[in-house]
Amino acid sequence: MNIDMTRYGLTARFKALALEYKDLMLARVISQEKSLYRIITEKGEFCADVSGKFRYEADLASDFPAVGDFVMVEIGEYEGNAVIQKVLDRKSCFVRKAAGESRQEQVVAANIDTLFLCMALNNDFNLRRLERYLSIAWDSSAIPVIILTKGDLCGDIAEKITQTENAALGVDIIVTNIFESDSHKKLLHYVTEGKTAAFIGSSGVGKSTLINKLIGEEYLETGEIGDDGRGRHTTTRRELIPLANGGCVIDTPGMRELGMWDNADGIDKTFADIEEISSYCRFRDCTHTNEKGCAVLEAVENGTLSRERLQSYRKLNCETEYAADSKSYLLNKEKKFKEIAKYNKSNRKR
Ligand SMILES: Nc1nc2c(ncn2[C@@H]2O[C@H](COP(=O)(O)OP(=O)(O)OP(=O)(O)O)[C@@H](O)[C@H]2O)c(=O)[nH]1
Ligand SMILES: [Mg+2]
Ligand SMILES: [Zn+2]
Repeated sequence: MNIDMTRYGLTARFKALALEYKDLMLARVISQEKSLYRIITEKGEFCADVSGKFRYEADLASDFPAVGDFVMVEIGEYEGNAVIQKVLDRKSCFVRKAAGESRQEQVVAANIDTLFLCMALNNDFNLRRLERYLSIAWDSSAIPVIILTKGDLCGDIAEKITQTENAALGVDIIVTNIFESDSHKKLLHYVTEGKTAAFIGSSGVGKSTLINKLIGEEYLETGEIGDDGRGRHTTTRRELIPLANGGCVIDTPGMRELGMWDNADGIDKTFADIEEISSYCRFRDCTHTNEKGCAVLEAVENGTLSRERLQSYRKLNCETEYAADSKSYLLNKEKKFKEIAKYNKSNRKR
């Protein structure tokens, strides 16, 4: 079998990086469910796991392969199995705080060009959540595009678009509706040959439905909506799928929570309007809470800036500061443990 890896988004950048590993084969991670990976190589698809050495040397959850990663593998003795030895340097990645105690960041999708941030135009519509997604998206190095799904369920689309535009300055917005035969085609513009796009958003907004439309068949399972109007977490694994036009899409399970890490840059971009107004504050370190000569508070007073927007800006900033603290704490703690373990091990050998 000879698979054309360019159909799976292989570019010159990763071909060049792979040259360094002469004995290993280049692959892309196409699905992940817990620690079980599927990868695609020139020789076809394989199940894969990371090597023992890889596991030992990995410091963080984000060091492990994720869907979309280009990896270097060894094809195992057993047919159909491969061992991942190395993750090639990522071009971009969308991360979120992992569920559970560790609060480590988890890579949702790697090496993506476009991030489709999906939000339904029914009761899923929530601008504050969108702002959170956006601030992480800006840190991912991928370009965010907002998809407002289920246009058929909304009576005031124009108003919703205006609200979205105000919360997401300069970001493209697309409205879709599965009952219109062509509305999904607007997405193809962002997933051209060699490009990869990931679909992110709450459960039930219609991510898998849109991808099925792009593929042209009912490939992915899609879910019925519960009585409460919410989705049911139909998709359980992340999966990369090549499209006929030469691009790739990644489906992801609906997200329950989205953590914030120390991505102050992303916040600046999401709230570029507030950052700009604040350049007129009298004090450089103005916190926009009660200072004299604060241009941000003045903007709220005279109505050019909404109070809610300032509130979500404050809230995000707060969480980010907290996250930055706990992250460096965890990193240090983990590093210490690793050092002790390595030290003990080398002592044992002697
Ligand atoms: N009315 C309406 N329903 C839609 C539209 N798009 C998708 N749906 C329905 O929404 C339900 C959920 O769609 P899915 O594609 O499974 O949603 P998902 O985002 O993949 O959900 P998870 O896999 O749980 O994250 C299905 O019953 C779809 O038929 C739309 O444009 N309008
Ligand atoms: Mg789905
Ligand atoms: Zn101020």
